[in-house]
Amino acid sequence: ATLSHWQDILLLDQQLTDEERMIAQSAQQFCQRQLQPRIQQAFIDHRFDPNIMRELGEAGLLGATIQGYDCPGVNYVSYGLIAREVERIDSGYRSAMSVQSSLVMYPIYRYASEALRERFLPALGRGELIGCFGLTEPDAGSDPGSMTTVAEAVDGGYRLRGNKMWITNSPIADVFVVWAKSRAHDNQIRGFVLERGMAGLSTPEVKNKLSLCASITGEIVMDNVFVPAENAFNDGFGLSGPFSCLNLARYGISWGAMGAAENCWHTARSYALERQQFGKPLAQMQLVQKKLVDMQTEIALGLQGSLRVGRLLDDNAADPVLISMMKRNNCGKALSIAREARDMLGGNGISAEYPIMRHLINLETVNTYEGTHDIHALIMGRAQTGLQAFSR
Ligand code: TGC
Ligand code: FAD
Repeated sequence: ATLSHWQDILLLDQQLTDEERMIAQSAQQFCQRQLQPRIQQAFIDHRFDPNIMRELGEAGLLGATIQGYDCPGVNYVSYGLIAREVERIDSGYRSAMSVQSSLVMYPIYRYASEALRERFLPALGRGELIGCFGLTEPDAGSDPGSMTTVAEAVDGGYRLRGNKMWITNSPIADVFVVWAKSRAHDNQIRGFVLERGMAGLSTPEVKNKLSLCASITGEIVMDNVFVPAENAFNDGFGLSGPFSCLNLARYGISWGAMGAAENCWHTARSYALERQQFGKPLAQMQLVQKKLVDMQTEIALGLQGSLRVGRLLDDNAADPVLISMMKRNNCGKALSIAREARDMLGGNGISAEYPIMRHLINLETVNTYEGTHDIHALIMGRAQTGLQAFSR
C-alpha cells in the first residue's frame, strides 16, 4: 500500500502552527488558481504580465513579513512557505515576489526615512508599484564590492552615474533600490531610491534569455541621475546593506527551489505510474523507484533545513552562513532533481505540456543569482577554515 504521507515523509506540515498552515494553504490556492493556468503560455511568449504584481498583492503575498504599512506582518517561516508555493508554479513568479518583498520593501522598511516608507511601502505591498534591486553590474557580479556606479553629492542630493545589469523587473519598475559608491562618504556603498521618470534614467530589457522566460530582466542605466537627499538611505552602509536584504531573499529561494523540485518530482511520479513499457508501469522498475526515492529524500531534507533556518530567523538567530548552506544545497539539489525528472519523462520531458523542462532551465538561473553555487561554497569554506578564498 502507498504511505499516506509519501509527499511529506518527515511530516513538515505537523511542525507548522495553525496560522502558518493556513497561510501556506491560501498561497497554494491562489497560485494554483491564478498563476498555474497562465504560466505555460507566458513562458513560451517570454512575457511577464505586470498585473500579476497586483494579484500577488491582493493575495497578501508581497512584503508579507513587513510590520505595519498595510502589510501582513507574518513570520519568516510563512514567507518561506509562500515562496515554495509560488515557485512550485515558476521560478520567474517567485523572483517577482522575492525582489519586491526582500530586496525592495525590506530595505525601504529598514533603511529609509519614515516619509519614504509611508510613500512606498503600502503601494508596493498592494503591487500598485513595482520595485527592483540594482546591485550587479556588467563587470561586478559575484564581486559587488568592485562596482563602479558612483553617487556625487550635489546641492539638495546626489547625482548617480553607472550601469546595473541583469536586474529583475527593471524595465517595468516604478521604484529602483540602487547601490552606489558615495564619493562624499569615502566611497562607501550606500542605497538610493530612484523613481521612474527621473531624468537620465533608462532601463533597456535584456533580450534573448533562455531561462526565467516568464520574468522580465533589464539594465538600469544612470546618466547623472539627480536623486534628492531624502531618497538616500539613512543606514545600511557598506556591503552589509545589500547583503542584509540578500540574506532574506536567499532564504526564500531555499524554500522556492524545493517547491519547483516538488513539482518535478510529483510530475515524474504520476507519469511513471501511468506510462507502461515492457508490459508494466515505469514506476515498477527498480531504477525508476530509486530515482523517485532520491527525490523524496532530498526534498524532505531540504525543506526541513529551510524550516530550521526560518525558525532561527524568526528568533533573530540565523547566521548568514546557514542561509548560504540552504540556498546552495537546495538550488543544487533542485537542479539535479529537475534533470532526473526530465529524463524520466523521455521525449515528453522536453515538451512545454509538462512543467519539468521549464523548471530545469529556470533553475539554472536560480542556481546562479543571489550568489552562485560556488560563491556560497566559498562563503561556507571561509566560515569553516577562517581562510578567504575569494580575496582580491
Ligand atoms: P566581505 O568582506 O565578505 O563583506 C563585506 C561586508 O559585508 C558584510 N557581509 C554581510 N552582512 C550581512 N549579511 C551577509 N550575508 C554578509 N556577508 C558579508 C561583512 O560583514 C562586511 O561588513 P563590514 O561592515 O565589515 O564592511 O565582502 P567581499 O567583498 O569579500 O564579499 C565576497 C562575497 C562572495 C561574500 C559576496 O560578495 C557575495 O556574496 N557575492 C555574491 C553576490 C550576490 O549575491 N549578488 C546578488 C545580486 S542580487 C540578485 O541576484 C537578485 S536575483 C533576484 C531574483 O530575481 O529573485
Ligand atoms: P561571475 O561573477 O562573473 O561568475 C562567473 C563564474 O565564476 C561563476 O561560476 C562563479 O561561481 C565563478 N566565480 C566568480 N568568482 C569566483 C571565485 N572567487 N572563485 C571561484 N569561482 C568564482 N542582480 C541584481 O543585482 N538584481 C537582480 O534583480 C538580479 N536579477 C537577476 C536575474 C537573472 C535572470 C540573472 C541571470 C541574474 C540576476 N542578477 C541580479 C545577477 C546575479 O546576481 C549575478 O548574475 C550573479 O551574482 C553572478 O554574477 P555574474 O553573472 O557576474 O557571474
